Parts: sequence; structure tokens; C-alpha cells
Amino acid sequence: MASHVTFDLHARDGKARAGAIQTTRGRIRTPAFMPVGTAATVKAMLPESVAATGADVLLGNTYHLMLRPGAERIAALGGLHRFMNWEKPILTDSGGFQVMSLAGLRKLTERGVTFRSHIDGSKHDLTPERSIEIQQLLGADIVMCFDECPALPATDAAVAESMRLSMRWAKRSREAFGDRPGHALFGIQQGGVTEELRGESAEALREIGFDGYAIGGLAVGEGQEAMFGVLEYAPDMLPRNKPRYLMGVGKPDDIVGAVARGIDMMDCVLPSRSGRTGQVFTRHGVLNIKNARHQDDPRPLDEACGCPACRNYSRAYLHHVFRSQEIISSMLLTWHNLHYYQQIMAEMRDAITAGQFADWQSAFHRQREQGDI
Ligand code: PRF
Ligand code: ZN
Repeated sequence: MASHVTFDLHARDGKARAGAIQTTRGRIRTPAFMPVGTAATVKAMLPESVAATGADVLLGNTYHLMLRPGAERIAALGGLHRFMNWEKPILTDSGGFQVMSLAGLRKLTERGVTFRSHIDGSKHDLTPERSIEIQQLLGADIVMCFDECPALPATDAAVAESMRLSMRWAKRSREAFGDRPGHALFGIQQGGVTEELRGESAEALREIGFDGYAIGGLAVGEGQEAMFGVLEYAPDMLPRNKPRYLMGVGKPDDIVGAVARGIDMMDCVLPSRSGRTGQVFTRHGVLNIKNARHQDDPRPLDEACGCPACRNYSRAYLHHVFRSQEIISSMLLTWHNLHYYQQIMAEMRDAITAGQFADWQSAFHRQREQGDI
């Protein structure tokens, strides 16, 4: 299979891995964190600002973009990269997960899923074939298989049935994708928190063959301990020479724990969404800028952070603009949070390369335990 998307591993330290995915639109340094640009924007950020935080790749969403403004419209306007003014790689999620969490009146069949739009109630159809077509119209560099993700807890029988449907859809996704040099297709492992089902899913995906492998179906209510439990074995079931992507994760300590267990890529709305709700992630833990204790505080959010919010503004100012619902509040806090996430990723890549990941991880946890922020 011709593919100009390649993955090179540079270093391993324990189970943690550092490397790079090379695409025609540039290099994705791994472990990578992908900011979420659901509606063709990382909310409150200019694309050049997102790039300045250190992001190499964005995540876009089939579900949102098919509903508004429509995949054919974006294609006619030159594709998603041009439409949103982001030249670097884009990975698009396939829509199944968003249909299940956002859409109304869903009906699931072997063929796919019909649902009503959460925006205007209009009726739509998604199948593996249509999801792949939409992602192609958008011009995604990395395309995800169409899958189904059951909410946990669920019975083993329900998880097994859903996983097997997702594996049949993975086969159809692969066939619909065909051979597209310069574009990659990732499979998505399902199977809940059951080792045997995760194994069966991995085997089905390996047999079909993908350019990368995602771990889906986690961070859906099972808790960190159960998620880490699955990550003790699930990454080892996937090919070592391909990127492993943990979907929809997570908080900073989830991300560090996932990298320690062999994950190469992640995405989450948390840093950007929290930026708009006043939740700030720092080396010392989480703070809420809404809190009155910040109103006279001349210090930055984090004196060691190099982002514009920390270099140029006090906590008192950020508290004030948040309370006043000024737009700059979302801009500055989102920038800080994304910068912090990318800072962690860069430090982890360096630590893995230097063979000092365990030390880095202890220091990460120690700083957070010192609390008092
Ligand atoms: N499948 C897809 N997207 C996802 C997930 C999944 O299981 C998750 C689960 N955390 C987040 N996003 N296609
Ligand atoms: Zn900052």
C-alpha cells in the first residue's frame, strides 16, 4: 500500500515512546497532543496562535462539519485546511462517537446510524462509506474509521456486540478509503474494559491493516484507575511500528499516565473548553480564576510559563476579565492551557529521548502534590 505518511520511533524509555509521524503537511512529533477544532476553529484562538503553542496537528469533527457548513461546501472552498487557515496536518474523527453523545433520536443498524441534528433537528445518515467520503472531502491527513463507542458501564455481551459491529465497520472503512497516498487511515480498537474483547478487536484490526491504531471506548465514565488498567495491556496488542492514539483523553495526569503506558497521540477538549470556563491547568495543579482569592493577586498564573497570559497579565486582571465576561478572558486562558499541555508533551518527548522519563514523571507528580497555587 503506497503511503507517504510514515512513523519513525526515535527512542523508547520503559513503555514510553518518542518519535514522529511524517505527513505531506509536516511532521507530528510524538507523543503528540491534538487540540480540538470541532467547528473548523479552536475556539477563541487564531490558527497561528495554536501553532505558537507548539501544536503540530489539529483534530476536526466529521459530525459537526457535515451538519454545518457541510462537507461538500468545504470541499468546494478548497478543503478544511484552506477554509480554516491551518496548513499543518489535520486528523478528523469519524462521527460515530459524536452521534452517540450529541445527536437526538438515533437509530443504529448494521448499515450505519440515522440521527437528528442537535442543531436544527434535521434527519441525517452516517455509514462507514459516507464518513470516509466526508473526511476525504474535508481533506483530512489522518482519517479515522467509523465506529461505535458504548457508554460504560455496559454488560460484556453488549460491549462485545458493539465491538464486533465496529470491526465490521472498520473493514468497510478500509475498503471505502482505498489507496490514497499522502493520507493515512487509522483503525479504532473497542472492547470496553475487558482484556479478551480488546484482544479480539486488536486482532481484527491487525488483520485488516491500518496506518495507525486508536484505542477508543475509554474515558467514557470508567474512571482513571480502570482506564489505566486497560492501558496496561491494550497498547501491547497493537503493532509496535505504528502510532497508537488514545481518543478523547484527558486531564494532564491522564496524559502522562497514558504516555507512560505506550500511547503516542491524544486529543481532548479539556484545555480549550476549560479556558472558557475559567479552569486553569498549571504545573502545580488546577486553579479556578473565578475564585475571589485572585482579585488582588499581582502574580501571573504560573511564573515559569512563557505564554502571553502569563508573561503580560496578572491573576487579578484575568480574574477581572473573566468576571466581566470579556472575550479576551477566553483567549488568554485557552492560550495558557494549550501552551501548558504542549509544554508537558515537549518535556515528555525530551525526557524519553534522554532516557529520563521516570524521573520526569516523579517530578511532575511532586510539583502537583506541593499544591498551594
Ligand atoms: N471513538 C471515536 N471517537 C472517540 C472515541 C471513540 O471511542 C472516544 C472515546 N473516549 C473519544 N472520541 N471515533
Ligand atoms: Zn501561561
